[in-house]
Amino acid sequence: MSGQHQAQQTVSNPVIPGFHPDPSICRVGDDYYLVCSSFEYFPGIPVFHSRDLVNWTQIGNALDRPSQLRLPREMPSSAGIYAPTLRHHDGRFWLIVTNVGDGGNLLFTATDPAGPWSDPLRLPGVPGIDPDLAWDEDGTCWCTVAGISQVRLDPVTGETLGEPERTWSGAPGAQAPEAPHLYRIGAYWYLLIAEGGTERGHCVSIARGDSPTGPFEPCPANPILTHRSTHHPIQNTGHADLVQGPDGSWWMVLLGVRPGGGTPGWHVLGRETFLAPVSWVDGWPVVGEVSPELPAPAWPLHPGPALPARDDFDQAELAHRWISVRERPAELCSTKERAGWLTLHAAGASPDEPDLVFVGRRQQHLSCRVRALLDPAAGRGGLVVRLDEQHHYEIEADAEQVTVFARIGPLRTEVATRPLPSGPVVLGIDITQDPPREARSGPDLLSFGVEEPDGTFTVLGTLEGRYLSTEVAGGFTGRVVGMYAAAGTVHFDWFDYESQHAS
Ligand code: 6LW
Repeated sequence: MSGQHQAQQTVSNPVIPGFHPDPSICRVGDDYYLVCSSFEYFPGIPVFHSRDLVNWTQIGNALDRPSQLRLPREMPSSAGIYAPTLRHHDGRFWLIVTNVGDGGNLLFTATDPAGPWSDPLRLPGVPGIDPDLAWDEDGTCWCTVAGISQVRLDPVTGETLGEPERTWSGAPGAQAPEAPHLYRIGAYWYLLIAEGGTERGHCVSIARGDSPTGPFEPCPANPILTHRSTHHPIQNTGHADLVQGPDGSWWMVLLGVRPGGGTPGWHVLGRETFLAPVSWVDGWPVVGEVSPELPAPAWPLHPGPALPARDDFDQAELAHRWISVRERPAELCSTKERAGWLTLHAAGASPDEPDLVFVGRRQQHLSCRVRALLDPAAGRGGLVVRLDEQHHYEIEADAEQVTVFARIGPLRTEVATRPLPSGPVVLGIDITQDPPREARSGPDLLSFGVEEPDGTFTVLGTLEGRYLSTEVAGGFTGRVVGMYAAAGTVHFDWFDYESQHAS
């Protein structure tokens, strides 16, 4: 993501752009691993690897089999997989997470974080969301959850020992104490939490005690991180995890958003993963600036392989970045049925439906260009920019015509249509930033069109982006852009996604 920079240069933040919230990180020797929430998408929980905390490469998805992740059609969007914690202990990786609406808290293990991960161990005695795992010196495992409360856990059997006890709940009266992580650092046990809710009031606070069960003394400087009431371009900062850099320095990964446009500001890429330096003063962490341009760390950077703009669908398995809504049944979605093409067979009849057959990727850049070559001879399908079933724009083709639709809340409208010459067609979406012209404008424009045989892009309709923002749609995700089938069978030869700016 970030370019190669000389010492004293900067690297760009977010370090993992796009809908990648609730980061949890762990270090094993020279390697760092990071996971995020994935909600209604399958496969779930993207797993990233880095050697430098700045450049991250996705190495898998922890939950990539139906036996690990059930997302039934009655489960609403923005339910599903919330806030994992990733830890390495006793030679194994441990991943604890909540499937909201199906199974509650679940524990998975792996020897290789790229997978395979185990089937889930159910944790009926662990209440609530945002579970954390920490082991004390005598090997006792403590599970801490939003609220904030804590229960002793046998991570092998999944049994809890005793009842959950309230530990420390942040500032009196502050909403949503959540995202706890418990660490032994030096002489103290530290309890790091988020509070204030995951919107503009979001904060990170910390307390410390002599034992993993407390009592906990709040940091006098709490919250140790917040961007509330500021003009900072990165807002909603919270839900953090701590880690040491290769040189022993301390760092925080956290979620934040980049609102744009007029007032109240709309963010469209979801909650993204940012990095911030941490120093220690009097035994308390002090968080440095969560800057869009972070001073480059003192160690060598290791940029990963750049993702190619085009996926030709020439591999038997889809690349890690491709996600589907709720399920991806092999009989409905395959690169094997027509070699070199992605074939989708429709189930749900439009992106309004929870069983839409869809393969997409997170929109990771504020400005980007998407193209795909599809063959609609035996069906109807297209390209969609999706927030959820009630908020999406799409361009759709069948054997005769191409149509642009917009769905905003309860309203669905046809924006434009035109006849289509027979044969495969290149559909496209250009997403460009729209500098605020007035209080109610921005943050971006989405143009939907057809690429002519001579390469010209003919725009059928341009729509304002704020209706596909979290501030309008609600929920916890961000935009995902991809391919779908809504009737019959639709084949996609390739899909291009390119950033149009460094952002
Ligand atoms: C998650 C909570 C949060 O469970 O948002 O920002 C919730 N923090 O910790 C959903 O991601």
